Amino acid sequence: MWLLCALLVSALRMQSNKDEQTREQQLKFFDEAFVRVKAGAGGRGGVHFDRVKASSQRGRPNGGDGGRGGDVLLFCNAKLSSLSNLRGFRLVVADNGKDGDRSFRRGADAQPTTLDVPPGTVVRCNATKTVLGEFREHGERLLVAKGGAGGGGNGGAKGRKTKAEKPQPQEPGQKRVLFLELQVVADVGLIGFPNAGKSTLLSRVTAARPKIANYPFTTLTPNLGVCDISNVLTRDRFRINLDESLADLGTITESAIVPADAQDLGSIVLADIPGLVDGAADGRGLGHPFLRHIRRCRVLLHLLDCSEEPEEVERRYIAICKELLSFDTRLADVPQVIVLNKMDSDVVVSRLPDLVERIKRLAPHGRILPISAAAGHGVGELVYRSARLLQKVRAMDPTYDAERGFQASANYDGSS
Ligand SMILES: Nc1nc2c(ncn2[C@@H]2O[C@H](COP(=O)(O)OP(=O)(O)OP(=O)(O)O)[C@@H](O)[C@H]2O)c(=O)[nH]1
Ligand SMILES: [Mg+2]
Repeated sequence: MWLLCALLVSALRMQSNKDEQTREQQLKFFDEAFVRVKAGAGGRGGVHFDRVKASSQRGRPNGGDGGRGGDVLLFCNAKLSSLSNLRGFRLVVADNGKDGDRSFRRGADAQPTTLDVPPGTVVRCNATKTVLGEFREHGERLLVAKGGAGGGGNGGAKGRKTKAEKPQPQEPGQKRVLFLELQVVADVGLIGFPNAGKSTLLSRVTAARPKIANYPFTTLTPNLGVCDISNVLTRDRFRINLDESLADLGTITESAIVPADAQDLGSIVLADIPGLVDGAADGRGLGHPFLRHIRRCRVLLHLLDCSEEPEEVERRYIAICKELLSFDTRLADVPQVIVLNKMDSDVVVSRLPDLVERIKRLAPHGRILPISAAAGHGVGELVYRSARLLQKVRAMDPTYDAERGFQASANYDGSS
């Protein structure tokens, strides 16, 4: 009996250790990878001679050139969402070119070898840390290691030489170690403490179905969703009033009219990132690796869980702003909309005046919106306002994309 109990306990312990390990692995999130790439070497130049009948002498040299070694390319595949397929230290080797043959026959060029990566991957040369390219859209390709040229055959230029040419050596293929880093490509980022309702909001306004649960760090990796503004506005027409008079603050009204420009706003890409906590910029919680994902967002929706006491909501708002600032000062400059979530119970609504006053004191821009992500109240207005803000930000900074540097080539044709 004792033995049975001991075995059971140790089995349970092993299971919980295993769970912890898998969680740890998940937490690492496959958004970084090292890949060793080696392009193919060129084929050797052929050493051959014409046959001369009834003679022991060699005829004219006729060895053909070697073929080109295969390139290594990266291909942007929209079906991938992480770099998990590159787990470990992957080695990608392209084929060598074929050797030159007799009768001036050139060896065949090797086909390029391609490795798929998701959109948002930034490719760096690990040795120099220089950015080689950045993938945005499906179909983009980037040459990361060039195949070597084939060696020259002893035939030289076809038919012109009677004396044997010294065969020229083939070139080796280019070798390098790449450092790949995935950065989410989204217009609008959802930030906030764990449990603020970020995933709930994403699933309300997009077709994405992230895991939602009432415990912190439900979301372990970023989720993306595409939000069609006029669709959401047509469906979620209830807004939560936030009038200056505060008289009807928190009451829910239906606005039947969809703004005329809603159609023109098209759609926006939203990113739901794992919850941030105090000290995220220094690596606490899950925040640090994900903060860099929001670097590219042009608008941030800062979600606050208003079912907490107003003092706590205020404290969390300040904490997140501090984390953004200490991670990257530019992040603190990204325009935010402050979203007061969980406005669907009388207790929470009754705190709204106090909350609005507190937040307005801290955020002079005044972009504050009460919503209930779960019930869908206020979310139509939220996505509409966010899209308008995004439009403004884009118009103010048309050079934004150019500044981000080199982009992967959409039309690699193997000739470079
Ligand atoms: N009452 C109420 N509950 C909500 C609302 N939005 C989210 N919740 C609940 O809050 C809990 C956390 O929601 P999530 O969407 O998982 O929160 P999150 O911010 O993604 O959390 P992490 O992934 O842990 O960072 C869930 O139980 C949700 O059902 C809301 O508007 N009203
Ligand atoms: Mg979540």
